Amino acid sequence: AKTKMGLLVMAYGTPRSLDEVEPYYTHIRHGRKPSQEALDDLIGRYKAIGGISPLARITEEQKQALEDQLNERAVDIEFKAYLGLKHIDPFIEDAVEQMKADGIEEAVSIVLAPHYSTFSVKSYNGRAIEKSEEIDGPTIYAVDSWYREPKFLQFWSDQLKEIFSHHSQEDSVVIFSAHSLPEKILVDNDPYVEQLEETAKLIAEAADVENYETGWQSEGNTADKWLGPDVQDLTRALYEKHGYETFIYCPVGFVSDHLEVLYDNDIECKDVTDDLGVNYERPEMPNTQPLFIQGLADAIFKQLEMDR
Ligand code: FEC
Repeated sequence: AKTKMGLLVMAYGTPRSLDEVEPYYTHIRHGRKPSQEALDDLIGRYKAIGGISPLARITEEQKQALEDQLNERAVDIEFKAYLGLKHIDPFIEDAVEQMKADGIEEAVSIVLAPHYSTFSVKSYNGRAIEKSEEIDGPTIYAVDSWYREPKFLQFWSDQLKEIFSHHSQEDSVVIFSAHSLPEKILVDNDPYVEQLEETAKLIAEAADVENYETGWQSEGNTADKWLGPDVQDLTRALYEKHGYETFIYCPVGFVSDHLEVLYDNDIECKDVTDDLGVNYERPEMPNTQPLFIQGLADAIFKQLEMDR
């Protein structure tokens, strides 16, 4: 018989309706209610991308595609997927409880974000493992970062090759980005910045990109100093210095269409390129593209080989 293995797929989470924006935002803010102004601003951004984020649907589809891919390839394991979200139900802790209730003794966990940081991946896996220890739940084998997966890198480099088949390299620049974080994370030797830079380098090499930069986006509305340069400022600075005609945004720190891409790139960055009179390009996000899902499955099989 095949061994039953929990597959804990963790992601950020998003409100499923405009009514859920307030509790969701309050959770992101560690239990502090946002001001009416901040709440209205966030609701306005959801409205601007069509009313609600497609993230909930896409995360669910990614979970299902990954479970299918793993079960197609596994010889002696049967994977059962559980969704655990950071800021809305089903929370990470709910998923761990459900695995225990289902009699799952071993699980592998993966976060739908490629880069490791104490602020992101560490807190997802930390919450899962802490909960499991508390309730004597399954042993969890955790994937910490998977940005080096060849198929993930190929997913992005294939798209850049396609774009450069009809844009000259000379007049174009690629901006690779991830979610900004407060600069204070840097003091603990956090690998987040280096991992984004390495991702950019690997993709740019694979696609023979001549001009590329890394930047940060979607920084929070807090008193902290956040990692920069912000992608919008970077766009203006690059235009002034080099006069590029085409700006290609690759938000490689994310894996889905969601607010931070559909608003922060497709509306805010595009406002800047429109203002400068230059071309805006943003390749498709990984979503459930087969190469991407296969890359995630590769990362999981490698982790199980190491840990079991
Ligand atoms: O609904 C959607 O479609 C968008 C979902 C969404 C994703 C996402 C990814 C990341 N965040 C990260 C860090 C922070 C930090 C703060 C912060 C704030 C917000 C707010 C919204 C939001 N984030 Fe998010 N993020 C998404 C949504 N994020 C909404 C609140 C309003 C705003 O600031 O715009 C600041 C918290 C604070 O106030 O103290 C820090 C990181 C990621 C990428 C990794 C991951 O996916 O986990 C890091 C998707």
